[in-house]
Amino acid sequence: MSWWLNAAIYQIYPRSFADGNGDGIGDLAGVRSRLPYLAELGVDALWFNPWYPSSGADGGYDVIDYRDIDPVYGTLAEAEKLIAEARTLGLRTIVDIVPNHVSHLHPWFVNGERELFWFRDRPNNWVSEFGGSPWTQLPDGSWYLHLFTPEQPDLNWSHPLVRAEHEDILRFWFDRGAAGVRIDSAVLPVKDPALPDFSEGERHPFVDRDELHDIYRSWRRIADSYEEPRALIGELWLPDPARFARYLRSDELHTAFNFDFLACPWDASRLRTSIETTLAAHAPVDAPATWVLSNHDVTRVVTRYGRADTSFSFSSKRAGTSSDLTLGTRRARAAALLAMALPGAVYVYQGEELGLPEYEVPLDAIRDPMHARSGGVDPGRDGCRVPLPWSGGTAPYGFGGTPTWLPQPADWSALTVEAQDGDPGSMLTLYRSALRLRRGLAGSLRWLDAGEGVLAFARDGGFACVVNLSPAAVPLPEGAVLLASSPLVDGLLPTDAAAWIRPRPPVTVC
Ligand code: TEU
Ligand code: CA
Repeated sequence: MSWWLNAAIYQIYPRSFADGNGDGIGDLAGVRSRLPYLAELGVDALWFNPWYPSSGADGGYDVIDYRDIDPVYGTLAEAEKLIAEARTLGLRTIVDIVPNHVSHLHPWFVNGERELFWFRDRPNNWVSEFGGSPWTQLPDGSWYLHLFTPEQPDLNWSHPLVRAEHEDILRFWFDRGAAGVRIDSAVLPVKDPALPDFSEGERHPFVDRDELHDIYRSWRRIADSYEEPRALIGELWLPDPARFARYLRSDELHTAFNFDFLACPWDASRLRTSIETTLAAHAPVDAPATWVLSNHDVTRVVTRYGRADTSFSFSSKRAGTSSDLTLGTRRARAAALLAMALPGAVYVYQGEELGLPEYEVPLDAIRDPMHARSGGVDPGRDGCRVPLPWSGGTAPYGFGGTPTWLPQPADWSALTVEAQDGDPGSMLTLYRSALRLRRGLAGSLRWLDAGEGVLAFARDGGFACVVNLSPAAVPLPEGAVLLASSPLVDGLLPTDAAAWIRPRPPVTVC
């Protein structure tokens, strides 16, 4: 069976994972020293956010050279070593490719190869993904397109060189042992070459263009040419499940992130609808469903679930919106058991397994360009990108040198790996146990009748998951409790908790 179908994939944000050389910035030496931690956690693969030389304008998503490693992280030889070492521990490596744009310091842009980008005499009415106009004027009066920051000029995918170059980059990393690639902003790279003004109701000039499919088919041929076929994982921000599913084909992408849980409020019927819609979208397309509770772009899950409005929205990160972290943590534990019990693959963003909350990074320390681009209104995404706490009672919590590239909060001593290791009630212990147990899960999902506000489903081989979102404690089907996100009270599953059980006798499926 293909490994990615049921994989647990751990996302590493290299800048903030572990610092091996003491300069306050995460690096490959840091990751290598923590590989045993990742193997013990029980994940199957590591996805690295971009680790290539970069202008540093957007957390590495402004790549200068795909065939090297940013010197701040290490060397190419070290990356190859890391990939091999991880593999011996059973961990596959996924690299990140950003086809929509490159850095303004990429040789193509520096050398003025304008036909590889989008240059025009005047801007159109498009809006940048980070707000404002996506056009910047050069001293000679011409304008170039960048859907993100000015340091990220958009590539012209109508040009054969752009296609050939990316195919070569894929081979470069697949040849070095990468088991797959995460395709950044995968619905954006192709533009209508006329660059017409955007107008409501008309075909979108740069989102989800039909021409993308041919590009991903050529990538699939490359991925399939390896003895162990490499996996193509799309970052497809497409709310319409039918449009989303068009990319998941046996000759196109293997799988894509399902971001539905990020937008879904903590509500049983909404979650059930989200799960059903996701499974229905994947059923005909021979692709595993995926489940995502957090990543480097969104509010940390314990903070999100501790708010009155539990759904995440890009339009406002709502810094300062109060969050009850005790409640948020309870729910995040239950949500983790839910996500890990569902059929398909699950993503774990570094620090999620520690229950880290969003940190309100002091304004003068924020590095995310989203903050400046929004005129300082949006706090940006740094609050979920803070260096991980490994040990000790004060910053940098065993991360490495100081000062760390983003400051860490003063009150994280109870959240370190060291503090949580071996504690039966910790988030880390819950993740370790769940990741181990989920390896035994098989089969599709069958809903069980569990009453108002309760999600319950069975999978093959005598396994059921019950999540209680109702205001009262509820009884569990008879059987052995394998794992619970909060202690049972008088044998009942409390509010905002989940349990995995081995039902006895086998549950009746409704
Ligand atoms: O993000 C793509 C993307 O469009 C969103 O996740 C983005 O953060 C949001 O739309 C902002 O409104 C990817 C990366 O995950 C993100 O970190 C990069 O900044 C972005 O691409 C540009 O490469
Ligand atoms: Ca370092």
